[in-house]
Amino acid sequence: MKRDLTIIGIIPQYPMHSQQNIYARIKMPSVGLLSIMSQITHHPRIKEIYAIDENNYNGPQDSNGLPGHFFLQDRQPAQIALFYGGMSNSIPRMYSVATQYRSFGAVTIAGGSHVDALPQEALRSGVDIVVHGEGEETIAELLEILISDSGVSLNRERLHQVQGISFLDESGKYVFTGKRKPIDDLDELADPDLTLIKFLKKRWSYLPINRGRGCNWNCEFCIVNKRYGKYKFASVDTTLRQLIKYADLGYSNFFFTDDNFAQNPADAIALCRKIGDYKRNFQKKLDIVVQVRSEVAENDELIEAMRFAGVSMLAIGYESPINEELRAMRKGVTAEKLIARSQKLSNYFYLHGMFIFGYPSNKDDSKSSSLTIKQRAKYYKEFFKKSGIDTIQVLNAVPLPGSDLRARLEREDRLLPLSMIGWDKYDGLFLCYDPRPDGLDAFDLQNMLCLLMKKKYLGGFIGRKLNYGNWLNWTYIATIGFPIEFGESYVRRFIHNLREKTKARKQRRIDWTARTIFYVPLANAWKDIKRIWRNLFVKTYAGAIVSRWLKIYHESDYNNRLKRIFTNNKMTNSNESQRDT
Ligand code: B12
Ligand code: SF4
Repeated sequence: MKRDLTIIGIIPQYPMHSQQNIYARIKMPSVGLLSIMSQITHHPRIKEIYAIDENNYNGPQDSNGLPGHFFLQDRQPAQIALFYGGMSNSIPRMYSVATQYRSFGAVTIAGGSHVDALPQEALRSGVDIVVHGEGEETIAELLEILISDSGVSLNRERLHQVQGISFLDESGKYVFTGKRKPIDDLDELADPDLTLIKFLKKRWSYLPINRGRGCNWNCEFCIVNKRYGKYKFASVDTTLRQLIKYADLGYSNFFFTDDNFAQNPADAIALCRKIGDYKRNFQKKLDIVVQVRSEVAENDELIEAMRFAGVSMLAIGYESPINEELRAMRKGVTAEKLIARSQKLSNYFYLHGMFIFGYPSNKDDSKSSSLTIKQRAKYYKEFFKKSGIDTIQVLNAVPLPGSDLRARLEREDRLLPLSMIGWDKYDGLFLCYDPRPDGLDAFDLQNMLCLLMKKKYLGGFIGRKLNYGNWLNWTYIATIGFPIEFGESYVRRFIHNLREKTKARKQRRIDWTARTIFYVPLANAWKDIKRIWRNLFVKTYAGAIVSRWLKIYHESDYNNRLKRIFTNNKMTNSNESQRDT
């Protein structure tokens, strides 16, 4: 059989404002698209299969400085173009590139949470086929139908045979072939091959490892449980094999994309121990970031295993310090528990806290929050102080397509019209719904969010002017601050251990040696210093990002649009695309 076909996979670029998002600075590809592509690399007709990540791209460009697909197509014409449609904010770019590939004559296929929830919108915007849910098995079946001796064609009649897709039939009628059974065994899949990505501009800052999918919780604003159901995961061996492959490529920073790495604590412990053994046996220096819920604080064995594996940072969705809001979100935790757990975890890990500000209350909940914006902000500031979190990200509630939150706000006619506030604004930094039914003003809410981030990373007004780039802090910790902080930390820890020793003696425990009293506080004081340096570095770096973002934000048309919506009360929410499926 002749190998004559080319397939390209495209991770679309984030809009300019989202490129100043703290997360956009993490150079990491979407593992979902790569997983899809890795299942078909050995297809007998495929001559070349490659991907580009438009957010980390150094190939030919068009006259606007954007990735030049015309040139790519000229170099190596692709007959099939695959698109990652999982991020709403990059959806406008995805549609524009998909339309371009369709004009080149390629068949365009997209998957991911946005197009999954709004397939008809995608099919009207340059996409030929939308793949719902997990796509690894579907893509293989699709190729069987699309590829024939004469090349690649849409073959709409036979598309009905593939479950879990949407397309328009010959008469332009929308067809959904029905829900597909979730993938049973993740170990059966070929490992995602990250080397499929070409024209890389920078080395990845983190390599993504997707061990598990789904979540056993069901928070109102989140789509993970809706899309994947309960948590399922690949075996320890499969996961370790992937990690070793990436480590052999020369990478040592890993990000587990599981929404809750420790959903199954026993298995997470088993994995961490194996990673830790690998690390020690092969003398690897690994740095691992995982997303978890605060419950991990209750499991000392898990904490120990994660430390053994090299987990340095936990990204935790705290969401809110206000119990009424946590209840409206269905988060299943209280603010008091969050603080206690967080304080404990901060002894072992760097903590990155993700928050939602001003969560829209549920009309049906009689105990919903009636706090003003200022009162809410006070709760947040106090929480940040008490909880020992190192870095924070405070976002608006985003009515993500496919989430229960979106459905509720839509029912309550609170979604801002897409023609005014488009998908590109769905990155958490812009308000996309009407907060007035909660007694909150849209401008005050949006401004408070900017203020909270500004305060955290840039300081107050005087601080911003006098301490530009935190130069005062840097000078302090590089000079007199170092011995002062180190000494203070050592003495504090030494006294603490001395007290513990006295208690232990009274209880006739003998686990307190001279080493524990003198050396351990020394090592921990050094860790405290490293933490101060690390957090100052992050603060300076994030401060620069926040400043750039604020500049783009103030120069944008967003505020004018909000004004037009709220002063003219343009809440005409027979919103364009919502009732899609
Ligand atoms: C890892 C992750 C990140 C990483 C990396 C992002 C990336 N490029 O992968 C980082 C930390 C950078 C990140 C950032 C953000 N993220 Co994020 N992230 C995730 C997370 C937790 C995992 C993604 C993943 O790897 N999943 C595992 C893979 C296997 O699943 P998948 O991607 O869905 O792919 C499968 C299917 O969708 C399908 N499929 C996907 N693409 C294609 C293509 C084709 C052709 C086919 C056939 C099938 C197919 O098949 C795949 C395999 O089965 C998801 C939640 C989730 N569980 O999906 C959120 C998620 C994608 N993120 C989300 C958001 C909102 C963000 C942020 C905007 C948050 C913020 N405000 O800061 C930022 C965006 C940054 C920016 N600059 O704007 C939302 C997106 C929802 C939406 N509609 O927009 C999600 C869904 C979480 C949520 N809140 O519900 N994120
Ligand atoms: S927010 Fe986190 S805990 Fe809640 S459903 Fe989503 S992934 Fe699960």
